[in-house]
Amino acid sequence: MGVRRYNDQQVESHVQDFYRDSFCILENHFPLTKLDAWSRAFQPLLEAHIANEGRLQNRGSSRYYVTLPFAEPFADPDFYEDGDILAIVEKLAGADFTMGQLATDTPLSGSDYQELHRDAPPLFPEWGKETPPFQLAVNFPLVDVTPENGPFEVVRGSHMVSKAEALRALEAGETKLEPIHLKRGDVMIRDVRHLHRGTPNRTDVPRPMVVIGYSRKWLFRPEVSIRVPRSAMESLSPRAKKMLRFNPVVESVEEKAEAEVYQSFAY
Ligand SMILES: O=C(O)CCC(=O)C(=O)O
Repeated sequence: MGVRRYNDQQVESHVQDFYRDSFCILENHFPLTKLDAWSRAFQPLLEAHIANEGRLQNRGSSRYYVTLPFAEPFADPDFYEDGDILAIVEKLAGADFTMGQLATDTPLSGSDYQELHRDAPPLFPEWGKETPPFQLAVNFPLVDVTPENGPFEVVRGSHMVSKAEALRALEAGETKLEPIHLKRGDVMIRDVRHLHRGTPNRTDVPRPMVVIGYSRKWLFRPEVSIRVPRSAMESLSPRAKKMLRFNPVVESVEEKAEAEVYQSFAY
């Protein structure tokens, strides 16, 4: 496991923030030099995605979901095996958690307000009750998020109630939508069941938000996966091998789906 910045008490305090609010934030966590490398490598991937399948507009106008290849600079254990993040993830999703998503959400100029949504349905919809967490998103932006470039908006604490109840409470003014202004280097760990939406990017600079998905070991998410090249698999740490155990192993990182599989995303 990577180097830890937070002691056990601080980890626990983040876990408690998460339980209460549906998310916690680790400020100034990732090095900016590495994020610069991500940014440079991401730009051509975004351009290629828009050229190949930008017409689908399935996240709303001028907003794109792009899976990242499990290759440099993205396949970096300093990110996906970060000691503090995994200490929190393990407390929330259990010691046998898996990692099954490495991707980005990017609104561009011309994007709009998304409908309020959750990224996962409840496990037992017939019961109208929410359960402890089973699907986490670790998000970090490749640019500073400002009021102008499309901050993610969330209703704090809405992960433990039904969508209908979360919408009712918001409508009644009992809760509110809050923009999250993450800076480059900040990390948010969130429960994807909370009510949230993307907002318009009113600048000319894309606002990429990375998402690394961690799940309870029994959760099957056919809409996402990480294609792990066989050569990379061999050099992974034992922990990373375990985290990535349910992902497809491919001969080459060039072997990828013809189009994003993750089209239907809002619940
Ligand atoms: O990054 C964002 O603005 C949020 C996008 C989002 O919630 C989604 O597409 O599911």
